[in-house]
Amino acid sequence: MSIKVYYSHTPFWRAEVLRVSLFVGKVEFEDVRISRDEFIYLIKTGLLPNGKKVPFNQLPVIEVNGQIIGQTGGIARYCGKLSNLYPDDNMHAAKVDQIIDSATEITNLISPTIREKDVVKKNEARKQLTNKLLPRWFQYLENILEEEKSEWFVNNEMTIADIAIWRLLGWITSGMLDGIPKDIANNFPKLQNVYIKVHQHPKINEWMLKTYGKTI
Ligand SMILES: N[C@@H](CCC(=O)N[C@@H](CS)C(=O)NCC(=O)O)C(=O)O
Repeated sequence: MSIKVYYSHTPFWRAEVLRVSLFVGKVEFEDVRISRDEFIYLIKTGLLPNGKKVPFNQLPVIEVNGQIIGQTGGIARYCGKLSNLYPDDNMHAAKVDQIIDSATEITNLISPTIREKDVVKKNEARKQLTNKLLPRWFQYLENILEEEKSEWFVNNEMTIADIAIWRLLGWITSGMLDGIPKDIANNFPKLQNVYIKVHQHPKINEWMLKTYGKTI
């Protein structure tokens, strides 16, 4: 089977949940990094550099034996199934899905503030995220971990849900989002623990060093 994952050269969660789960599951894939110009071209035309059409003029996409699939959640489940990081049990699977969908919702709260050009509006939106919206979502996730009585989101084992949240939290607490403090998740110990556990996973450590030359 030939698998290619297409995304920009960043460790953003949408792509990393795909790349990292395949790597952890020892599933061979080609990690295709799209340049800025290629990405702009794709948004305008829906075409990858190899001329193939993507379904929604967005990234990430995965190409499997020549067929291209979009939408992070769907691709993440596909990669999770190949990698044994997505449960067979329907209820456990739904529990993973709710976390992946939450990662998407949180991203959708932040993304408009990245695109906002008006500085005053941008600062106001970032304040709202810092003081209200992000803590609210972190608390929801913390509550789920509390109810699971586990260090992982689902069934006491690492799944694509933990990998997605690890990279999402890494982004939000990186300091690269002006106005959002690096310690914003400090009051959520179980969530922090998921971050640490994924970050310290030996295969994930290997991935970071191999791909980025450091553990980021
Ligand atoms: N619903 C899509 C959203 C993907 C998305 O927004 N990707 C961004 C990059 S992180 C993108 O391609 N943006 C370009 C655009 O939407 O025009 C998913 O879940 O994969």
